[in-house]
Amino acid sequence: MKKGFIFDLDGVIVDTAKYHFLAWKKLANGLGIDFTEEENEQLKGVSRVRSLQKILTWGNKSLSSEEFTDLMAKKNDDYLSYIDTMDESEVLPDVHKVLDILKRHKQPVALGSASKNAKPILEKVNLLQDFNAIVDGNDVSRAKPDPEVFVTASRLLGVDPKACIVFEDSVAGVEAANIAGMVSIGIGSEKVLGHADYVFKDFTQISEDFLNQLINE
Ligand code: G16
Ligand code: MG
Repeated sequence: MKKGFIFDLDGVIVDTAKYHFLAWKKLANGLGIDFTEEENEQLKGVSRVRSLQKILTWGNKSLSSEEFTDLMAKKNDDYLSYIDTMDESEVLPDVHKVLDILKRHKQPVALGSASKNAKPILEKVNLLQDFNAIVDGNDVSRAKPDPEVFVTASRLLGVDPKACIVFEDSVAGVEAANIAGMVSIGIGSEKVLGHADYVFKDFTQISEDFLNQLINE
C-alpha cells in the first residue's frame, strides 16, 4: 500500500519551543503572571489562542476581547523577531537524513503543524521544497488532538489515513495521529509519549531499516 509520512514542525523539525517560551514569558510577566519552562512544555502543539487562554487561567487573569487580540498580535510579533534569526543550522539532528531516505524511496512527505508560522519557518531553514504538502494552523479549524491537520495532510498526499505515519513531539499530536488511525511515532521522552506506537529520543535513533519496515509493512 502507498504510504505517507507526516511531520509535525515545532519540536520535531526545529526547536522553536525556546522562542515561544521567550515570547510567552514576556507577555505573561507583563501581566504580572509568572511563566515557567514547565508551563511552556504544556503549550507544545497547542494553538496560539488556546495557549493564551491557558496562561490567563494559570495567572487567574481575564482580559477584554480587544486586549486578548492585541496581546496575541504582540506575542506573535515578538516570536517572529526570534524566528527571523533562524537558519539551516537550527534543523534538529538527522532530520535531513530521514527526509533524504524517504526521498530516495520516493515516499510522499507532508508537514502537519498547529503553527500559523510554519511556512516562513520552513523557508528560513531551507526545507520548504522538501514537502509534497503543507498543512498548518491557517488551514484547519480544529486543534490537535483533533486529527483534522493530519487527515487533511493525508488527503493532500492522496494517501489513506491508515497508511500514514506521523512524527510528533506533543501529547496532543500523538493522540491526534492515533485517533486518525495513523502510525504514531513520538519524538521525545517515553514517559511523556507512552501512548505512541513507537518512541525515539530524536531522529538519530531512527535507522534506514526501521523506515524500510514502515514503508513495506
Ligand atoms: C506549534 C507549537 C505550539 C504553538 C503552536 C501555534 O505547534 O508547538 O507551542 O503554540 O504551534 O504556533 P503559532 O503561534 O506560530 O501559530 P506544532 O504543531 O508545529 O508543534
Ligand atoms: Mg510539536
